[in-house]
Amino acid sequence: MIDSAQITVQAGNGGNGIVNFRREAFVPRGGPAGGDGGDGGSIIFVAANSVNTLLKFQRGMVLKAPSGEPGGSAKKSGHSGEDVLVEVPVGTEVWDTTNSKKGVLIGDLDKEGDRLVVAKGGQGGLGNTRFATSTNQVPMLAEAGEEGEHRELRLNLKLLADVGLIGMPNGGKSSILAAISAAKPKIANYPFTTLEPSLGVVYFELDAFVVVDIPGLIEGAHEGVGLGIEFLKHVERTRVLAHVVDGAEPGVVERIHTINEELRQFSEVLADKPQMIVVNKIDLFEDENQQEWLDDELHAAFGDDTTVIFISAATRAGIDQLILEMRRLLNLIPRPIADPANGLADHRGPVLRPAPVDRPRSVETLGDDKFRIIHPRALRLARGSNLDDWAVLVQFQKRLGDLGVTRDLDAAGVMPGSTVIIDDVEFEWD
Ligand SMILES: Nc1nc2c(ncn2[C@@H]2O[C@H](COP(=O)(O)OP(=O)(O)OP(=O)(O)O)[C@@H](O)[C@H]2O)c(=O)[nH]1
Ligand SMILES: [Mg+2]
Repeated sequence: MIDSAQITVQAGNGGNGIVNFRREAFVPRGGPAGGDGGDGGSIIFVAANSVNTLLKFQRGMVLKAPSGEPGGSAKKSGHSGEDVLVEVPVGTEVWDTTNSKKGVLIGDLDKEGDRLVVAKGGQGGLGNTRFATSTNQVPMLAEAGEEGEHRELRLNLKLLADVGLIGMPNGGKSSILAAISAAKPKIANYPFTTLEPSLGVVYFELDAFVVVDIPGLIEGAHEGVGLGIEFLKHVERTRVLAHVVDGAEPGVVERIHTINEELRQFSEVLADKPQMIVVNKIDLFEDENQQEWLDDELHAAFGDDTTVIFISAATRAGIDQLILEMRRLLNLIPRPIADPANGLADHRGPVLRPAPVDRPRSVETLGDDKFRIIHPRALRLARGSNLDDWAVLVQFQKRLGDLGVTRDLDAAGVMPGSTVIIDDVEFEWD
């Protein structure tokens, strides 16, 4: 069963660097003093055991990180936008669907603490202070901030069950799953109706948890009698077991003992898992004191602290209380911490990043002796500087050399006199 969500992420833009000069009395223009823009915040997913569904990611949701602030005078850098950390359930797959419906898998957050930068914040632009050189004491260039990444994402989560329904065949496990979730398992009045585990999501207030229904267990299940053994593995990773028993049949306590013995034979993990007893089919009770004496009998056999709930999946009596109790028990038991055997010394996994894109082309040939510069860094420089000013343009062209753009222009066939376009500025190559 897969839970899925479609959202948009928008990282913060970098702040602009600025052109500024120190003011000194009687000096028309002091040294360069324009500060850098701050970096934009990134959006980072963190795998957390405290979240177990994708419920909070509503359709069409847009997650945004703040932008960096522009640089200031006196070489002051702008504040960076803070990264936005978003907790996602352990096991979440992240697909980038910006360019295709199917999408590209960019990360699999399968361990507690794994991190994935899903939208990287834009770098702050450099202020003119950074462009000062020994030969240029009056730098007129500054960079605009880089745009933050924008992505459409699809999140997929293979659900892990929180509660396992166990018990003898025909007790009403599947009926209960159907009563508390939207799942539609097969229900019938014969043993071994359920042949494979099925999962249901139980919504509770703003939270949700997942319940798994497995085939009925019988004596000898741990040795493979009936269908049991294979499916016990499915309940090994749950946090709570709900032991379902048909209360209208005689020998309730004995039947529970029998199944618990099977669990113990199968694994200690299962035997030690917190268990609540769910007595089903109370609508069939004939003796009006039956619930009372069964309750006493069960507490005497399994301890006063044992949670015992009486319900009828058929009439829904006690179903709300059952959900409340499941939630209450789950709250007492934290989600399992990732296994140290997986090499997780602390719970902060590696930072995964989307695969880097190829080095972008820097020049487009438009024909008619016209060329467009599309180099990202050069574009930011053009946006952050006043290229209408001839002196600035000279510095800009020199800077294009440092960025490797001049080489690409040469390779594209640019000659002195050719028209070069960048952003919305057009100039003659010199
Ligand atoms: N009267 C009554 N019948 C119930 C109740 N709950 C379940 N049943 C019936 O009991 C039978 C068995 O129910 P299931 O939900 O299939 O039981 P199960 O535990 O999933 O059985 P297996 O999958 O075979 O292990 C069905 O005929 C249900 O309609 C109940 O609360 N009252
Ligand atoms: Mg069933």
